[in-house]
Amino acid sequence: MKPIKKTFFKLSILFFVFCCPALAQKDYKLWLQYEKKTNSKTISDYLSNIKGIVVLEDTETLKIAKNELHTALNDMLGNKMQAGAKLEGNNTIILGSKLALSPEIQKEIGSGFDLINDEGFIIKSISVSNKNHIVITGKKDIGVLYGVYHFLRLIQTNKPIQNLNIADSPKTNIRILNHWDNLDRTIERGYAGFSLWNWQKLPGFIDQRYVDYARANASIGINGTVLTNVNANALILTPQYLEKVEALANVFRPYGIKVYLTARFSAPIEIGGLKTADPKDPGVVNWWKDKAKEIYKRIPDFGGFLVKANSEGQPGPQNYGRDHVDGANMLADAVAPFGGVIMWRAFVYSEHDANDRAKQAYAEFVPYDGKFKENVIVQVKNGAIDFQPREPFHPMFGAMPKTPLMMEFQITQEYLGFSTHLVFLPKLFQEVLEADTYQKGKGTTVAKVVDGSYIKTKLTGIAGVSNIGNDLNWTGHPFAQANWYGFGRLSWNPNLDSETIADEWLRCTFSNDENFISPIKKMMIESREAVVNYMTPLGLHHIMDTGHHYGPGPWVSNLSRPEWNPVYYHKADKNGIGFDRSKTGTNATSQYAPEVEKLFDNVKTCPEKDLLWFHHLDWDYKLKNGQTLWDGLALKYQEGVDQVKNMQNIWNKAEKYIDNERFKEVQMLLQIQYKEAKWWRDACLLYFQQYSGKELPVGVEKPAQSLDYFKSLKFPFAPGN
Ligand code: GCV
Repeated sequence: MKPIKKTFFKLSILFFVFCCPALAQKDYKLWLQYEKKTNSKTISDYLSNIKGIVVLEDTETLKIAKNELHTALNDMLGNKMQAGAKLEGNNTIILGSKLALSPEIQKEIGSGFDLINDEGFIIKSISVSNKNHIVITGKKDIGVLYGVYHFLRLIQTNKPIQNLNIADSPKTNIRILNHWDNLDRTIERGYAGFSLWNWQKLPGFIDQRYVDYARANASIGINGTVLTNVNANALILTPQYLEKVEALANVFRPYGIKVYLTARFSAPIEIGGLKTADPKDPGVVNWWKDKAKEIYKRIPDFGGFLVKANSEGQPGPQNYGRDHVDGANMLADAVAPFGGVIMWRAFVYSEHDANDRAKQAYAEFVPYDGKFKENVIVQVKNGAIDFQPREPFHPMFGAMPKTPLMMEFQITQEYLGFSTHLVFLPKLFQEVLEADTYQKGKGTTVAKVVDGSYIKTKLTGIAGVSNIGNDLNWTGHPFAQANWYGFGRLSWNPNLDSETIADEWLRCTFSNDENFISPIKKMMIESREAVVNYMTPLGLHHIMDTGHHYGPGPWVSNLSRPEWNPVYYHKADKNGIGFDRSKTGTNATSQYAPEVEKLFDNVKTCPEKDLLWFHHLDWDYKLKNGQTLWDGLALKYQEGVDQVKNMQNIWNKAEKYIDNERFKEVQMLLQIQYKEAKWWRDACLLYFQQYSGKELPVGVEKPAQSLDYFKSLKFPFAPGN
């Protein structure tokens, strides 16, 4: 090597060794960047009068709150605040829960405490003895921590902080991540590396990531985590593993996060040495009671169990001629004395039931309405099939008025391009939450079912299948962090608007510059429709390739169970395409309230975005815009591709507003997304064209490869499978 080249080579290595880890921290810091404020004079001026932070109680949670506030204000505003200032004679920020407040301050808060629940917070600007204070309080210390994050978000997003008077509470009580993490650290449907939980080194080694994970979750109001995969391994319930779970619970506790585990229904046999797991067997009942006792002895605030039973080969009560109620209630009795909860999943479809898969969960569960114990909550996916780019809301929402139902969203993008595609999921989540079930008349939205304002239940909740792994940036794609963030914010308030969420996230994560915010926010909001268009437009669904669900596979027809094959879902033939779930077909529409049923059942009123979900239509069927179904479908695929091109153009203009590292990462990922959007378009159109027998309409690019080529693509090592 020539000397000059050698020096350059060495410098490059030095650059990567010393500069990259530092740069990578931006990705790692998520939405808690606390960038120095350069142009927000009002906030700085206002806060410069504040001399310090007064903390009224000595709890772990308040220590975290104080440190967060102190560091963040220093980082953002360069304030040299005293972290343990005295109240008298100073303008301060006061942190403390209700009972710790002086009578004078309590008086200033007035009836504020009536407006919040146990996890809620109040932020109020008050004046006592001629001094100005900002009080951040709650009924419990966790409310104070949530209040601190809210206050910091106001500053991060350049919102006014004068004359504050805010009272806010979470609208649901279980706001939880579901990790589909296996004990060997692989993650089912995980696309951001391996599991964070290093079971081998726990409990002795506490990775700083556990703390950072808890902090990130607390900052968006998440208060629970299920550590293990719903396709469960009973070993997690053995003393060897429970010791490790306990160590994690200890880290998460001061952040208000409870630990939950998945319970493998056959655990009494596998680790308990019993001959049966029959929920009515007294030996089994006692085994679970003892197991619960053992867990609560270690982890007094253990949240409870999440259970996938008699679904996709998992064991369950039906193996013993019992039903879901028997199974759930038996476990509920075991954890009830300790305040534990059972989250029983309704994701069931039977290999012996030839009926439309979309109808099966409703058919199986709705007759159980009112039969579950009061510490059971039934966890229902947002749609009746499986986390598709678009699904009509699950008909179970609203159909079980005597049973608490919790929402299950998928944050990891199993069917939406993994962590390679930029898709802003809060837009999808909002669409589902806003859907009107009509179960108690107009306005009975899914959000109202989930937050308990429709049926008054003690338990309410929203779960999100996590997209977090040990990648440096946590989620694989920098923009997938927005999906974690948005999930948390929506679980706190299911009525939040996805645009507000995108706005907040962008400001906290990247920049407050309007020239950056406005186009990038638009790009995020439109990204969801783009993925629907280039994967499954007009109500198509589940046409992803087999097993890994990466890329198109509408041709797959050779799997043992009919409903595992894409051909089952699109039903394309010479006469047309789509799944007839109307009265003339499987009558799945009858599972909705009459108003919704009517809407979906009639092809003329069915929203076109759901058309082929509910109807099988001729290729020449006329869409509302006058296009034939074939032309409309093809043009939607093209539109999806064009939308990704547009996302690329928008992103390319963002370079000057953000750091080079994240800019480049997103740029490369969008390039792949564009390539894959074209792959989706070409593969699907070539395949469906065999049936329609029609030319591609003007405006749709000609495929660059043959259908055989697309069919030949195999991905044996696709992640998450
Ligand atoms: C954890 C889909 C996924 C499975 C997942 C299952 C579930 O079928 O492909 O990986 O299993 O849903 O939600 O239980």
